Amino acid sequence: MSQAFIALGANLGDPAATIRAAFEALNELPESRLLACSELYRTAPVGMTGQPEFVNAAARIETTLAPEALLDALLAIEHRFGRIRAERNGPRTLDLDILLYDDLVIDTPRLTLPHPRLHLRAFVLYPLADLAPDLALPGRGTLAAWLPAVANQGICPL
Ligand code: PH2
Ligand code: MG
Ligand code: MG
Repeated sequence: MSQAFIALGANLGDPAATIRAAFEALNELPESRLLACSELYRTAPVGMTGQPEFVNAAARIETTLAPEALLDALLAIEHRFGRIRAERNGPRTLDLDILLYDDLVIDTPRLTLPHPRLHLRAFVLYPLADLAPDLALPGRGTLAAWLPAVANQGICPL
Protein backbone atom coordinates (compact mmCIF):
# COMPACT_ATOMS: atom_id res chain seq x y z
CA MET A 1 0.00 0.00 0.00
CA SER A 2 1.12 3.51 -0.82
CA GLN A 3 -0.10 6.76 0.69
CA ALA A 4 -0.93 9.85 -1.32
CA PHE A 5 -2.09 13.36 -0.53
CA ILE A 6 -4.58 14.96 -2.91
CA ALA A 7 -5.36 18.69 -3.20
CA LEU A 8 -8.97 19.65 -3.90
CA GLY A 9 -9.99 23.03 -5.30
CA ALA A 10 -13.16 24.55 -6.75
CA ASN A 11 -14.45 28.01 -7.60
CA LEU A 12 -17.46 27.51 -9.88
CA GLY A 13 -20.97 26.32 -8.98
CA ASP A 14 -21.28 25.48 -5.26
CA PRO A 15 -17.60 24.96 -4.40
CA ALA A 16 -18.09 23.78 -0.80
CA ALA A 17 -20.73 21.20 -1.81
CA THR A 18 -18.47 20.07 -4.65
CA ILE A 19 -15.48 19.56 -2.36
CA ARG A 20 -17.59 17.53 0.07
CA ALA A 21 -18.94 15.41 -2.79
CA ALA A 22 -15.41 14.99 -4.11
CA PHE A 23 -14.31 13.54 -0.75
CA GLU A 24 -17.05 10.92 -1.31
CA ALA A 25 -15.75 10.27 -4.83
CA LEU A 26 -12.22 9.78 -3.46
CA ASN A 27 -13.65 7.30 -0.96
CA GLU A 28 -14.93 5.27 -3.91
CA LEU A 29 -11.67 5.18 -5.91
CA PRO A 30 -10.70 1.64 -6.93
CA GLU A 31 -7.90 -0.07 -4.98
CA SER A 32 -7.91 2.81 -2.51
CA ARG A 33 -9.19 3.95 0.86
CA LEU A 34 -9.84 7.48 2.05
CA LEU A 35 -7.93 7.92 5.33
CA ALA A 36 -8.63 11.55 6.27
CA CYS A 37 -10.04 14.84 5.02
CA SER A 38 -8.80 18.32 5.93
CA GLU A 39 -10.95 21.27 6.89
CA LEU A 40 -12.35 23.37 4.03
CA TYR A 41 -10.77 26.79 3.39
CA ARG A 42 -11.90 29.85 1.51
CA THR A 43 -8.88 31.14 -0.44
CA ALA A 44 -7.97 34.06 -2.68
CA PRO A 45 -7.15 33.06 -6.27
CA VAL A 46 -3.43 32.62 -6.91
CA GLY A 47 -1.91 33.08 -10.36
CA MET A 48 -4.91 34.49 -12.17
CA THR A 49 -6.82 37.17 -10.28
CA GLY A 50 -10.28 38.41 -11.29
CA GLN A 51 -11.93 35.04 -10.75
CA PRO A 52 -14.15 33.86 -7.88
CA GLU A 53 -12.66 32.85 -4.52
CA PHE A 54 -11.77 29.18 -4.21
CA VAL A 55 -12.67 26.56 -1.68
CA ASN A 56 -9.66 24.31 -1.08
CA ALA A 57 -9.02 21.19 0.97
CA ALA A 58 -6.82 18.11 0.99
CA ALA A 59 -7.27 14.40 1.47
CA ARG A 60 -5.03 11.54 2.49
CA ILE A 61 -5.58 8.18 0.82
CA GLU A 62 -4.09 4.73 0.85
CA THR A 63 -3.88 3.12 -2.59
CA THR A 64 -2.35 0.40 -4.71
CA LEU A 65 -2.99 2.41 -7.89
CA ALA A 66 0.29 3.48 -9.49
CA PRO A 67 0.75 7.27 -9.67
CA GLU A 68 -0.31 7.60 -13.31
CA ALA A 69 -3.32 5.33 -12.77
CA LEU A 70 -4.29 7.47 -9.79
CA LEU A 71 -3.91 10.58 -11.95
CA ASP A 72 -6.22 9.04 -14.59
CA ALA A 73 -8.80 8.22 -11.92
CA LEU A 74 -8.67 11.79 -10.56
CA LEU A 75 -9.07 13.29 -14.04
CA ALA A 76 -12.12 11.06 -14.53
CA ILE A 77 -13.64 12.42 -11.30
CA GLU A 78 -12.92 16.02 -12.42
CA HIS A 79 -14.67 15.22 -15.69
CA ARG A 80 -17.70 13.78 -13.86
CA PHE A 81 -17.95 17.01 -11.90
CA GLY A 82 -18.15 19.00 -15.14
CA ARG A 83 -14.55 20.19 -15.44
CA ILE A 84 -13.90 22.02 -18.68
CA ARG A 85 -10.27 22.90 -19.36
CA ALA A 86 -10.11 26.41 -20.75
CA GLU A 87 -7.47 28.82 -19.45
CA ARG A 88 -4.52 27.61 -17.37
CA ASN A 89 -5.13 28.55 -13.71
CA GLY A 90 -8.65 29.69 -14.67
CA PRO A 91 -11.95 28.96 -12.91
CA ARG A 92 -12.98 25.35 -12.47
CA THR A 93 -15.75 23.21 -10.98
CA LEU A 94 -13.18 20.83 -9.50
CA ASP A 95 -9.40 20.41 -9.55
CA LEU A 96 -7.80 17.31 -8.03
CA ASP A 97 -4.01 17.32 -7.89
CA ILE A 98 -1.68 14.65 -6.52
CA LEU A 99 0.57 16.50 -4.07
CA LEU A 100 2.66 13.63 -2.76
CA TYR A 101 2.82 9.90 -3.38
CA ASP A 102 4.89 8.24 -0.67
CA ASP A 103 8.36 9.78 -0.93
CA LEU A 104 8.34 9.53 -4.70
CA VAL A 105 10.23 12.16 -6.70
CA ILE A 106 9.38 11.98 -10.42
CA ASP A 107 9.17 14.35 -13.36
CA THR A 108 7.35 12.95 -16.39
CA PRO A 109 5.41 14.82 -19.08
CA ARG A 110 2.15 13.99 -17.25
CA LEU A 111 3.11 14.12 -13.62
CA THR A 112 5.63 15.88 -11.39
CA LEU A 113 5.91 14.74 -7.76
CA PRO A 114 6.00 16.30 -5.29
CA HIS A 115 3.63 18.82 -6.90
CA PRO A 116 6.07 21.51 -8.09
CA ARG A 117 4.32 24.48 -6.45
CA LEU A 118 2.89 22.90 -3.32
CA HIS A 119 5.40 24.52 -0.93
CA LEU A 120 4.56 28.02 -2.25
CA ARG A 121 0.79 27.94 -1.80
CA ALA A 122 -1.16 28.57 1.37
CA PHE A 123 -4.22 26.90 -0.19
CA VAL A 124 -2.23 23.64 -0.31
CA LEU A 125 -0.02 23.90 2.80
CA TYR A 126 -2.75 24.75 5.33
CA PRO A 127 -5.02 21.82 4.40
CA LEU A 128 -1.98 19.51 4.29
CA ALA A 129 -0.98 20.67 7.77
CA ASP A 130 -4.41 19.57 9.05
CA LEU A 131 -3.66 16.05 7.81
CA ALA A 132 0.04 15.76 8.66
CA PRO A 133 1.52 18.67 10.63
CA ASP A 134 4.91 16.94 10.86
CA LEU A 135 5.09 16.10 7.17
CA ALA A 136 8.45 16.12 5.40
CA LEU A 137 8.37 17.27 1.78
CA PRO A 138 10.81 15.16 -0.26
CA GLY A 139 13.75 17.41 -1.10
CA ARG A 140 12.20 20.51 0.52
CA GLY A 141 12.43 20.15 4.28
CA THR A 142 9.37 20.24 6.49
CA LEU A 143 5.91 21.53 5.69
CA ALA A 144 5.97 23.58 8.91
CA ALA A 145 9.03 25.53 7.73
CA TRP A 146 7.15 26.75 4.62
CA LEU A 147 3.98 27.92 6.40
CA PRO A 148 5.15 31.36 7.64
CA ALA A 149 6.11 32.47 4.13
CA VAL A 150 2.57 31.92 2.80
CA ALA A 151 0.60 33.23 5.78
CA ASN A 152 -0.21 36.47 3.91
CA GLN A 153 -1.86 34.76 0.93
CA GLY A 154 -5.48 35.10 1.96
CA ILE A 155 -6.90 31.95 3.48
CA CYS A 156 -9.53 31.38 6.15
CA PRO A 157 -11.44 28.37 7.42
CA LEU A 158 -14.85 28.08 5.76
N1 PH2 B 1 -5.53 26.53 -8.29
C1 PH2 B 1 -4.78 26.95 -9.30
C2 PH2 B 1 -4.41 28.35 -9.47
N2 PH2 B 1 -4.81 29.20 -8.41
N3 PH2 B 1 -5.83 29.60 -6.36
C3 PH2 B 1 -6.51 29.14 -5.29
N4 PH2 B 1 -6.82 29.97 -4.30
N5 PH2 B 1 -6.90 27.84 -5.17
C4 PH2 B 1 -6.61 26.93 -6.16
O1 PH2 B 1 -6.97 25.73 -6.04
C5 PH2 B 1 -5.89 27.38 -7.30
C6 PH2 B 1 -5.52 28.75 -7.36
C7 PH2 B 1 -4.30 26.01 -10.32
O2 PH2 B 1 -4.63 24.73 -10.09
MG1 MG C 1 -4.17 22.67 -9.50
MG1 MG D 1 -5.00 20.00 -11.68
